Amino acid sequence: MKIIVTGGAGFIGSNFIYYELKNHAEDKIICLDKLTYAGNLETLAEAQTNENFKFVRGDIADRENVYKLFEAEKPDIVVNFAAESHVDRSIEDPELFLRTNIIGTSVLLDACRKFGIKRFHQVSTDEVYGDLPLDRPDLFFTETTNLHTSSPYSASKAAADLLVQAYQRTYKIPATISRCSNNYGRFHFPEKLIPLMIINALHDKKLPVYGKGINVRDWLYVDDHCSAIDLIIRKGTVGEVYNIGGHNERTNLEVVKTILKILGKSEDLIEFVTDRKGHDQRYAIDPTKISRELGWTPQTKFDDGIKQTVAWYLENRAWWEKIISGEYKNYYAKMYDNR
Ligand code: NAD
Ligand code: TDX
Repeated sequence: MKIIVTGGAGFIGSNFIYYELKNHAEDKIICLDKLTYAGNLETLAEAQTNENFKFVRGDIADRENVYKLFEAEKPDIVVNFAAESHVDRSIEDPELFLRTNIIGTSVLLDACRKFGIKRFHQVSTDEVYGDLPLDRPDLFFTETTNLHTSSPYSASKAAADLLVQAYQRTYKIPATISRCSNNYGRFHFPEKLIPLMIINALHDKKLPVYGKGINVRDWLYVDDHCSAIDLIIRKGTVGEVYNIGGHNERTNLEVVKTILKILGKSEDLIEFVTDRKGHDQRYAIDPTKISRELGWTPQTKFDDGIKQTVAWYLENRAWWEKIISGEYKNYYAKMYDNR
């Protein structure tokens, strides 16, 4: 099997590549990635030593190059991770999100239409369902929950999902979609909540918690997301959407306090800052369908996964120190100074 993994130099895509190389040694993986600020070839250094892996730099919205790649490689499966993925950046500059997340997905779908494909898998997000109220812990997102987006990021991801479904119906593209909750683990870009808090705490820098820190996210260890996608592309039913999540809800404040405790740092580092615009209150996935139909269950409990993640950031300082010493400094100053 030949699999094109787009966005494989980012957080989840790279973890997925390592998962596939380990669990399906017979398959060939081609990573197509533009290497935006979020993409990092160093993350794929170990994969580059595997003869079944190839890296191709390119933009999923660049039709000519995507077609060339499909023509040359004739992939069996495409797994589309490539995206602008940060909500805060989408609030600052929506347009790039529309180009990559919507146009990019449509170009990939057109390539599948033109050259044929056994499976196109779209990596979507629980954010397409909008949010749930904090005072209704009985409510969860299911695959039939209406799409109801809050940020330019989630709107662009929802648009992409609709395109995938339209291509599946109209052109019979054999597509599947997964909608996962918040991931955490190794190679997570420092702008996101968990790595940002680990890195700031290590520097005894203030930890900027938005609003009152009461927003709830449903955290899943990244390897569990990878195992779910692996099952879907091999055993999932064409045309279906699968929600992925491990019933692991935490307020942001709980997550930040857990990190401080693991690192032995004071809660005095916490600083409440101006809230995110349109901030989603609570995400919570009902994973019944993927558990029942594909037998998926998450393997890593949050208490273990978060300790492993903190340990990874401690052991891999070179990976993130390089990132935070570059352009990231300007990003951080723009988003957090005087917030
Ligand atoms: P990320 O930002 O860490 O990585 C994105 C990758 O895509 C980077 O390597 C980047 O270089 C690449 N990329 C961006 N634009 C591209 C383009 N035009 N052409 C080719 N490559 C491009 O993102 P992530 O957190 O790994 O998320 C991966 C996917 O999973 C996204 O589609 C996201 O919506 C989805 N998702 C993420 C989470 C999460 O918690 N991080 C949860 C659910 C779903
Ligand atoms: O500095 C911060 N302070 C803070 O309080 C940051 C960066 C975040 N937060 C809050 C906002 C959210 O409630 O923490 C929560 C998590 O924030 P992010 O890490 O930015 O993730 P989120 O907005 O929940 O989106 C993530 O999950 C769904 C991914 O980035 C998306 O790509 C995915 O689709």
